[in-house]
Amino acid sequence: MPLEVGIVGLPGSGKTTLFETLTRAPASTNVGMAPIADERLDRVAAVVRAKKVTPAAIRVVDLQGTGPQLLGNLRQVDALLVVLDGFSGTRVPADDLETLRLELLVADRDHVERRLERVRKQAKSGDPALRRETADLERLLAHLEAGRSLEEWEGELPPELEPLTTKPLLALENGPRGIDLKLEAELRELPPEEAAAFRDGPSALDEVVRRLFETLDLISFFTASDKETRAWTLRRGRTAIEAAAMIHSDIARGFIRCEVIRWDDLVEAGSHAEAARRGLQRLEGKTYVVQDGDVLNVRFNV
Ligand SMILES: Nc1nc2c(ncn2[C@@H]2O[C@H](COP(=O)(O)OP(=O)(O)OP(=O)(O)O)[C@@H](O)[C@H]2O)c(=O)[nH]1
Ligand SMILES: [Mg+2]
Repeated sequence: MPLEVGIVGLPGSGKTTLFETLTRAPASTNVGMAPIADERLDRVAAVVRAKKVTPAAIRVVDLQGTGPQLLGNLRQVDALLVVLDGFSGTRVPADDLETLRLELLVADRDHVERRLERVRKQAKSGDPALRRETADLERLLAHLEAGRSLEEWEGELPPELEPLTTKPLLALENGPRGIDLKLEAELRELPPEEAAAFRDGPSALDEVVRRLFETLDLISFFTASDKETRAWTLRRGRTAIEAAAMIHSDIARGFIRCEVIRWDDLVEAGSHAEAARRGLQRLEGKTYVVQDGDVLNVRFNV
């Protein structure tokens, strides 16, 4: 499963503009893939003369508004991207962020309330586990009704709860003091070099992706063959077998071992063979912790 982020914001704050700019998908759809720019990928692809180059991508969901029911569609996402209107001059972005936090809290409260109603009915059977859950949910509800988020909840949360208020949240101010989404939307039509010439520095959207990586503690690894060279994202600290599972479940199942070269060692050596000759390629097992920039070649049999 690719990483997934949900865009939230007050009406007219620029959510769909961000969605279209990130995904290049038409606004008529509200789910799209945002490719992650990574100059290392192109350099690795050049070494192995890849016919196809596939960047890593994040799944992005755009919402048409807020409110508990709509926000409920985001219970499965890994992070929330909050867009704040800093361009119209009619809003105070910090206040809008507070409003949105409150909306997320209300959505969680409704969610817990509905769950409590259901579990309370089932608990009438006398099942001790259900009675315990009823008591837990009652305490959670009281906590939320006191205006406190689930992040401030000390105890454990029921694993199926999928709260919104515990998700990593990245706030973006849309406007001259943050990122200018309207400008980014226009520049995305241009070739990258021309677009860069219009901006002072790198794309503000690359910056968004960089902050997402930081917030979610992600790394990138690569697979490199002449057929396809591809970048993948993984949570920091995950192992070679987990990386293999991202590529294909068969590859994880038949995992024997894994050849690892750092991307810049491969580029400098000019080929896998030369990198191996120089002793820059290592053989690792299932429990190897994948590092940012690793090029992996998993040996497997099925
Ligand atoms: N000047 C300016 N206008 C912007 C900017 N970002 C968005 N807009 C305009 O603001 C309007 C709303 O933008 P959308 O991206 O549709 O906002 P939204 O959050 O998706 O709106 P809803 O889905 O209706 O809640 C559009 O007319 C955009 O062109 C910006 O950075 N500067
Ligand atoms: Mg919209």
